[in-house]
Amino acid sequence: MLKIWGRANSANVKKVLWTVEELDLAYERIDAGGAFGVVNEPAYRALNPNGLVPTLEEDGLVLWESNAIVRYLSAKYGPEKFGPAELGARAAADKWMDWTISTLNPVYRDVFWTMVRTPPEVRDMAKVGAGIAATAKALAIAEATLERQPYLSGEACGIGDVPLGCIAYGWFEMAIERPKMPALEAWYHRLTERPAYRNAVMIPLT
Ligand SMILES: N[C@@H](CCC(=O)N[C@@H](CS)C(=O)NCC(=O)O)C(=O)O
Repeated sequence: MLKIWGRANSANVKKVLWTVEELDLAYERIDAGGAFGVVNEPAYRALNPNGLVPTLEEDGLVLWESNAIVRYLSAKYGPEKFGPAELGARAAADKWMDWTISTLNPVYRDVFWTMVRTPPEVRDMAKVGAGIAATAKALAIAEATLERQPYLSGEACGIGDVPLGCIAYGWFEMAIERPKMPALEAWYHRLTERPAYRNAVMIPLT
């Protein structure tokens, strides 16, 4: 059975949990990271020398980097079910996975950490404002694509939607002022109707 190491409130762990839920796979999840510790124990470091979550174990395969895990699970267990399967379409979807971690997450992170993980009395609201502006500027790129297609992965939800989908929950649920992006909002609404997304991603923000 798949073994997934990582606390359920981590956006990177959510990517993996959402994917296994979409693929209807049996799995065991072990809390690790944050208040759970574990990640600095030698046995965990032997699996993941970064000391980060998630880590996947399956039949002797040990894998870290959440996007790599999502790609692996999709390719092995259901490119037709949660893909896309066709290589060109898959690459077009896949690029959103890298885009999310390289372009969006570095500017979104300040907003999330300040609004969710910093006590109100010590929040740097100037940093939040700058983070929201930079996040909105990046999200406008996704908005333009979602005006033309229902999902970042194309006609069906798939791996390309996963990283941004995990961030979108925080973006739309935090008490912040967001510029209007109707296509992005409609896409987010479509995600919230998916049981797998609800189970894995839509848990209290902590
Ligand atoms: N690029 C890595 C980043 C992993 C990462 O930064 N994980 C965070 C949680 S989102 C972490 O492990 N933080 C330390 C901790 O939780 O103890 C991935 O995508 O898997």
